Amino acid sequence: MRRTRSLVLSLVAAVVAAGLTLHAVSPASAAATTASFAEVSDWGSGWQGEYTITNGGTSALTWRVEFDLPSGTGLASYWDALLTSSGQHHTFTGRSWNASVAPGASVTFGFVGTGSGGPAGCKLNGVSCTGTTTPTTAPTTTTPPSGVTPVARNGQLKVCGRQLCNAQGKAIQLRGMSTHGLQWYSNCVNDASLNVLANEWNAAVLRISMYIQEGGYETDPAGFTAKVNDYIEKATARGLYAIVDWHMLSPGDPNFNLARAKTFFQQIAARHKDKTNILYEIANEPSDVHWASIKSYADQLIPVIRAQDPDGVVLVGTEDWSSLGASGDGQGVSRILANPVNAANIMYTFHFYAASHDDYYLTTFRDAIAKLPMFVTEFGTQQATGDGGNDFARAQQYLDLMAQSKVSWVNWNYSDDMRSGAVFTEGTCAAGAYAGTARLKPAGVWIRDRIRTPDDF
Ligand code: IDC
Repeated sequence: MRRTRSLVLSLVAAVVAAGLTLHAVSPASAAATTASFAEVSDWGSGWQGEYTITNGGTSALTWRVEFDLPSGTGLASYWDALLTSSGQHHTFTGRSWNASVAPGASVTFGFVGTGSGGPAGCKLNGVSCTGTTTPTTAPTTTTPPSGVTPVARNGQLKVCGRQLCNAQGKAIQLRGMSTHGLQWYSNCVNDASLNVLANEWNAAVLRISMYIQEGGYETDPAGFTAKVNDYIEKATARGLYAIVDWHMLSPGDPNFNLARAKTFFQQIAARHKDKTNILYEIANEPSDVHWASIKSYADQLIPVIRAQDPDGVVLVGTEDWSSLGASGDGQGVSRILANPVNAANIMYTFHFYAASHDDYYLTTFRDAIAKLPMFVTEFGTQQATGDGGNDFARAQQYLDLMAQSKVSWVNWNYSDDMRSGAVFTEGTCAAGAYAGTARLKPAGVWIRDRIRTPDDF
């Protein structure tokens, strides 16, 4: 990531230093090289803007656009560009697919601004965005971005090869947070907290963690189903993907809850089948059970989901608390390969807790990524209890691997319980203020930073 970025910047430097396009004395008939701003919409408290960069020169242009926003305004989100900000000064550079603009071509990037008042003092590669020669034609209007939210941009996901791909077939990585158990901490999942997760943390996915036992679904199926439906709608309204997590934990054999799971997932899939943002996680953490039993459970449950929602991605738990058997005899990957779940469009899950799960787990996971479609639906930077000291260095090793391989991940958890892995300090949810970092524990500050720079969808 860092290497790519500095490469882009040095290309910019090279282009500028070589005087390509911008400093050359262009023939009078040449078009200008410009970055032109358009306000796409304005809703009073905010606005959507875009810049179209047109290369009027004769060589490829690697672009950098910078401008100032008036005080009291800011940027809420952006797309098709990378951003660095210093106070009110914002500098955008291109993504891998639009950093270089061919002669005569244009690219567009966009953003959402908060407050009122637009960009001023625009510079393209250090000179005025209006260009140095008179345009021979008016700047072309390019197609506006298809949407600003993760779901608007990526649509219905599907598994292609071992990757999670968007509707255009591009491999993507989702990053986001899991709720705590809804029976305990649903007061942390509301409009205000989800606005922060979607708009400030820039999350792409919310995992809705519904326990079955421990006071969960089995005690009130209708009530918990209604709660999950509500959270799905809230995620959908914010353009987030929603993982519906059947949070079975103890007993560890998912077949214990098979009848309940069929009822629940039939209802969820029937109700939300026309949405494009639902992923079904059918068994959080199986334990003390052979892979053959987990597979048998999946083979019975997945058709119930698919009868309603044929294209929803299904996530299947793995042996020994979704450790791919690393917490057992370590043979989980080979058992799956020898006897895979009998369905397409599925991924297998891996969970890790960085302060407990060492090289052996990382090696097991790396091996699995090379062989199976994987999704990390739960991890923590602390111990497997969800508590204790954080091992950020180890966690970063996992994150680096997942970034390289575009494996999606979800962190545990978006609540204010007293354990170190709950991102908010105790009492935050009752107080109802989630923005910024003042109410975050160390693990919360760390993970927020890693969610905030989303994948280059
Ligand atoms: C923990 C919760 C804790 C709860 C416990 C038992 O943080 O409040 O008492 O579960 O239900 C998992 C599980 C997840 C655990 C988490 C941390 O999926 O339910 O949450 N963890 O222990 N697997 C590994 C760790």
